[in-house]
Amino acid sequence: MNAIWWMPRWQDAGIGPIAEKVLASERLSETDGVALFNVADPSLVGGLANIVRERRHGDATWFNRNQHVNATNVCEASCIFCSFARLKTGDPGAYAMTIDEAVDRVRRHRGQLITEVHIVNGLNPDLPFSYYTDLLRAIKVERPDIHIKGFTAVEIAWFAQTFGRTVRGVIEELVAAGLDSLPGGGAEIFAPRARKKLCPDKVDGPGWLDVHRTAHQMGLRSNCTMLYGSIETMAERVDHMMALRALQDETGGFQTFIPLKYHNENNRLSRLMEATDADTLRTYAVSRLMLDNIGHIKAYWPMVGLSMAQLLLEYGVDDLDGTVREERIYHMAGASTPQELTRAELVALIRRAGRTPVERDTLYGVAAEA
Ligand code: V47
Repeated sequence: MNAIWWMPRWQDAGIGPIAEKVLASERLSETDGVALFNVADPSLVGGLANIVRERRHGDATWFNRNQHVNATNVCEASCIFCSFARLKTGDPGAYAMTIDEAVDRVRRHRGQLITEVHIVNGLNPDLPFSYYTDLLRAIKVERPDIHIKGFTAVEIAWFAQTFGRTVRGVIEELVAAGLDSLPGGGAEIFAPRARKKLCPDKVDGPGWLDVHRTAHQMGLRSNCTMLYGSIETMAERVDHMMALRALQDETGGFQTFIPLKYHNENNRLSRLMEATDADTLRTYAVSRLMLDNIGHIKAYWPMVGLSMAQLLLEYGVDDLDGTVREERIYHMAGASTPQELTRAELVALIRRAGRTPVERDTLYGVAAEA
């Protein structure tokens, strides 16, 4: 469907001028972002986002072969949306793997062409900093070729504070031990009103952004995220995107943006209903339209589900994560998706949605023809 078909519908919905800007590749304003969230029919926003997606990527849909390692869930932060963390060592369900147990997670997949390990942990006050550098070194001994994307900005800021180092110093030591890039977790919502309620004892928005700024200045690439569908307003979502866009203007270091839908089981926000599918469609589409300087918009299928991930390929998404072995954070929050997909299943999922799968490495080099 081309823009001539869509234009009267965009005009009826009150977003004609925004559509004109998108067609002319002009930057949208914060007010435009909020207006897009107020459009009742998500397909109108999706139609616009799809124009941008296809302009950038055509039908190509990127995916990679990765696995997750969550070495400890002991976490001294008490984020009310989190189902994964346990406050103290010894609490029911709390765990901390030995280095060998964590490396064994990687060793298990030795024969498989996994290109990335994604490491995210709790803020565990009982482990020394050397635990993390030893973990990185041991993984690289086991699989020297693998890309390690690890430690959210929240973890890095906490290491700096807890172990008396600068953020730059922490990143330098982690890189020397084998770290290759940073994941996008821990961003949640930057707006102080919502952040204070959601995660009062975690690094604040400017602190999160500063870790990524430092990493980018040091030549590392990273990802960025937004937790949506809990207590935040639409204006706070757009404010979050504006902050990421401003940092990307400065550094160019973000690779992909991943909206993360709040899951409501086994945590202190369980009274909330989860985001509707219409809200999810709109959120991804608005992300594609507002983040005009970030290359990719990624759907994390363990969280949104497989059929929604396919539909999102029409709503601005060009990137699907991944084979994702052993995901814990969402499954402890009630996600009913499988814990992993094979490469063949991912390729089939993308093809069935009418798009062209392209296997990538972590830095978006083409890994193989799918
Ligand atoms: O920061 C925690 C979120 C994030 C819940 O960089 C929850 O490629 C929903 O950041 N409901 C960690 N969300 C995961 C993450 C991530 C995932 C996939 C790819 C990448 C990447 C990064 O998970 C946390 C938080 O925002 N989270 N609990 C919950 N109940």
